[in-house]
Amino acid sequence: MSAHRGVISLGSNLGDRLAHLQSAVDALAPCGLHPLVVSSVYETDPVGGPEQGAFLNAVALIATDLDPLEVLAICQDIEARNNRLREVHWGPRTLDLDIIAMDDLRVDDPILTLPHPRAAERAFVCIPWAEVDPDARLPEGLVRDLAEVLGDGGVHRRRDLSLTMTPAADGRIR
Ligand code: A4P
Ligand code: MG
Repeated sequence: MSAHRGVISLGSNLGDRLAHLQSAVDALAPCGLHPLVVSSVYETDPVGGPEQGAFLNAVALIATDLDPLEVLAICQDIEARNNRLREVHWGPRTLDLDIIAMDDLRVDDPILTLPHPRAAERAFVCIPWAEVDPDARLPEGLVRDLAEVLGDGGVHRRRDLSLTMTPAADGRIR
């Protein structure tokens, strides 16, 4: 049984968006971030940044023995492998993996802030997260309540799209 539980948000608004998200989900387990559940895929209006195309967003709950900085390094490595370039702050990207929370940790460091400082104000995070963990909490409150207050304007579930998880060979959750 892995020591830690984490919440990862996945986003893409460049290229084959679904393929980038699926490639991230596929990369998690071999890196030691074992996906427990992955949300539906949501089409979301871009928040902040320059004028840019709509995102596909999803949230994955993971189990891991790695520490938060190791998880961050892995997320950035998976982004790089999906040709993520950092040109414009909040600009379009092939793949963005943010750590939204790990256990109940609170970390106040620009390299890694936990929970993610903007999670509570983002419907594209709270709606998929509440879908897969109705009891999840942020310091600001229950994530499903935050999702309710934020409303689903600009966040539409894509019932025609989905992400698949490859179960562990022995079928166990690690
Ligand atoms: N960093 C600090 N804390 C964390 C954390 N919890 N998870 C640092 C991940 N990274 C964290 O991130 C910049 C730096 O944040 C990293 O070097 C890391 O050390 P980045 O991924 O290089 O750049 P970014 O994603 O452009 O910046 P940022 O501030 O993370 O942006 P956000 O807040 O993630 O916003 N609209 C829609 N609809 N859907 C989206 O997915 N995403 C963004 C990006 C804006 N608008 C969006 C979406
Ligand atoms: Mg990011």
